[in-house]
Amino acid sequence: MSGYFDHIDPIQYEGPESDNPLAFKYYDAKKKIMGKSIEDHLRVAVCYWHNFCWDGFDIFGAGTFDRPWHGPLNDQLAAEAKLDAAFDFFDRLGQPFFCFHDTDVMAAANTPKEHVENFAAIVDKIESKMANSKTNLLWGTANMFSHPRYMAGASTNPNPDVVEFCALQVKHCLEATHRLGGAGYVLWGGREGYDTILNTNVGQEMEQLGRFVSMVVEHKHKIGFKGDIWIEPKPHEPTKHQYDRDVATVYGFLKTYGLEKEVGVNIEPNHATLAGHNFEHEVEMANAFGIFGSIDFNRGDPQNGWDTDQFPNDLRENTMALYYILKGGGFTNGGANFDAKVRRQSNTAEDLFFAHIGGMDLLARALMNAADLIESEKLSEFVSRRYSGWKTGLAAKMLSGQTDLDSMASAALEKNVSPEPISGRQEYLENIVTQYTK
Ligand code: XUL
Ligand code: CO
Repeated sequence: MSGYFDHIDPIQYEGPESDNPLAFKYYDAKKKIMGKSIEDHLRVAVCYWHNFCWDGFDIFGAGTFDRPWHGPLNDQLAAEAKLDAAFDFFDRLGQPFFCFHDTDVMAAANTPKEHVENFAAIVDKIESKMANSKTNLLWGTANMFSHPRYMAGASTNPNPDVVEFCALQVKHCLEATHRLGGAGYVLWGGREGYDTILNTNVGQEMEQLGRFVSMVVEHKHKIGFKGDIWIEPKPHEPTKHQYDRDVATVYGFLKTYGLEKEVGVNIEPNHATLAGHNFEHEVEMANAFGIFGSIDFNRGDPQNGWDTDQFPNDLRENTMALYYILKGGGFTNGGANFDAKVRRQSNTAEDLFFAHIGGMDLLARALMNAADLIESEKLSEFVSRRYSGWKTGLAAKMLSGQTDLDSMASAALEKNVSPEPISGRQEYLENIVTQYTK
């Protein structure tokens, strides 16, 4: 046990009047919203990588965090010390889930054999930790972007030997996720893209990616994993062009390889921003395609164009996102993973708690706002009235494929009037959102 968090008592709900920075003001885990507790709606997860692996380094300077479990070696002992610290943090914060990459949790490995052995050794330890903790696994994932072998891609690498290494990592990580009772498994294609077209065969790489994801799905069924598989879209960073650009691109990819019923998406707001979309657009696209899965909550910085992975703090933006999440039926296997990190100057144990308490309070408020908006039916009534013309007549026939261009054209001629423009009422609707953002 590191003792690093010993001075911090388990975080309690104290209500909006509390001045205690180490208490929840809105995240009242058991409070019922639309018939379900806040905890069950949000399914909050703490991520392993930003909190327990990163030591605060940036490209200009060394680590600033000085966590006792960060030593010179990343061996089994170090991995176990990190695991102790992580579960100590989870137990004090009291969130229901965590997420990890294989390489976050295990001792460093170079060869395939070492990888399998080191990963298996820590999965045993994670299993015993989980047996004595209330924290469950939301999802696991294989890190196929940090090691230099993945410089030119993971499953889209020109070198098939690299793809075999990917198969090894994903097989073992998927099996461990299954064994640890994970609700999902994520594939983020950080290196699945390219830096210059001059050395790249895009068609070949897409075929590799399509077949690789299909093999992952086949393996999921082979081992009886009942959780979901989610691709996490991102347009660029680290590569210039990433194949999983946004939700719509991922859907096109899934359709092409017949995977749209098997694989969903893990949406990250700042990845949406980088793709030129807003958060709720990506959620609603996923709802429309039937592939909504999970969220990596965070935010970017409006003044710079990279993936700053900051904790969310914009109530209106998250009210909108939660509205569309609830409208689509809410999370099933997915949840609210904070793929977010404290700033490098926030270098104490308290800062890790402030960040997560703030994020959880924000999401609880956004959830309550979104539920009020849903229950008021103000937005949904407006939208359904706007499209009500499609329920009957020739319009309904068009949607069911029972009419053609000739009949539609004749109908227009018969009426012989140019349709009057109808207000879209954007400002009126925005005012409703303002009224419910509280
Ligand atoms: C990178 C990112 C990843 C994935 C998991 O931008 O979001 O941490 O969530 O590999
Ligand atoms: Co992410």
